[in-house]
Amino acid sequence: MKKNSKVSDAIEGVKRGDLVSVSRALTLAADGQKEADEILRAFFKDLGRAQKIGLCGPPGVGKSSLSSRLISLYRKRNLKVGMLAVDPSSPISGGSFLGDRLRIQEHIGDTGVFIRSIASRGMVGGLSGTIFSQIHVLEAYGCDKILIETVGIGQDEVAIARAADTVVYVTTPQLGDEIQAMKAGVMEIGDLFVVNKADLEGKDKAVSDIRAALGLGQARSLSVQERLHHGGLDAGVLVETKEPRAWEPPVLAASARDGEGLEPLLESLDRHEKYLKETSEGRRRLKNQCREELSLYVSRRLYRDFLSKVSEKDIEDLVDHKMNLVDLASEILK
Ligand SMILES: Nc1nc2c(ncn2[C@@H]2O[C@H](COP(=O)(O)OP(=O)(O)OP(=O)(O)O)[C@@H](O)[C@H]2O)c(=O)[nH]1
Ligand SMILES: [Mg+2]
Repeated sequence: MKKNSKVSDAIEGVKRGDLVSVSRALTLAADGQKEADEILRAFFKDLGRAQKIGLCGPPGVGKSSLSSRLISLYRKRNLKVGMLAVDPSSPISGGSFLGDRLRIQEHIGDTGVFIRSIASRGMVGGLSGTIFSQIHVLEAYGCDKILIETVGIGQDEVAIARAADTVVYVTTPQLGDEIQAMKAGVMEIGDLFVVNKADLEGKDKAVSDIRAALGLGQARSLSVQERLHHGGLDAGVLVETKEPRAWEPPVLAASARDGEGLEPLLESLDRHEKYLKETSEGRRRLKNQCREELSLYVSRRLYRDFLSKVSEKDIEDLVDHKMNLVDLASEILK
């Protein structure tokens, strides 16, 4: 098969470190068509090169502002940064996209930073089906850090955990009730919690509420084994048993506005990266990412390749009950 020269130019360009080619490759990757396969084939090998940092949390808590601050700090260390922002075109946070663009403007013109918005339409469970390919493009470009911003509403928060290595959950002191009601799913996926807008009233309470919700700062209860060791399971009191956590999620206060608390955030992100590298958790997450990417790819591919095989006659047959839907589907899948 003759290679599409537009695609191979983009691929070569990305390898050379050409920003325009990165932009082209991302667009090709995002549309999920045949060209996207070539991109993925070329860049899949770059999987795992960058630390992928997911930022999630309710609308307007300052995820973009924090990202912009982080990008500046990483740039000071001479690290290359990519950012994928899920275009918050949802009614809830409508209009903030322009805000995002304003906040990232300071990085325009810096070839060490690449920022791209992803439309949230066509997302499977909150993740764009092609987000993984886009991540590989940024990894191939040589990004050391890739920030992925999603607006955390319902499933989306959980979905980001399937693409990121490190998940930062952002909230603010104003969202006290929200913290109280934080769902178990959110508490589980957060590797780091940031109470942003710490310049506002109530940051200490927000931090301690999150810590309490996480069960941090409480004396660890003894396991059954330990209690046996310490003189038996007396009095029939069932103490809740808990394994020690290998990674205790730090709960930090920060202000993206004033530039406070950002170094500790950066330091925690580094520590988490190191933790993933030094334990089996890093490989476990990469495996989960591959599983997710494969499954998204297969559904996309099935849709693309096989739906085109359905003829008008097939549909007529369905309507006229000449064919059973299950049988037709099985035939197509064959
Ligand atoms: N007081 C205060 N305001 C902040 C801080 N960080 C961000 N903001 C403001 O909060 C608003 C939302 O900030 P964004 O960075 O767009 O928040 P976001 O979470 O990316 O918003 P969405 O993408 O719409 O969900 C903006 O008006 C910011 O200026 C902070 O640390 N303190
Ligand atoms: Mg934003």
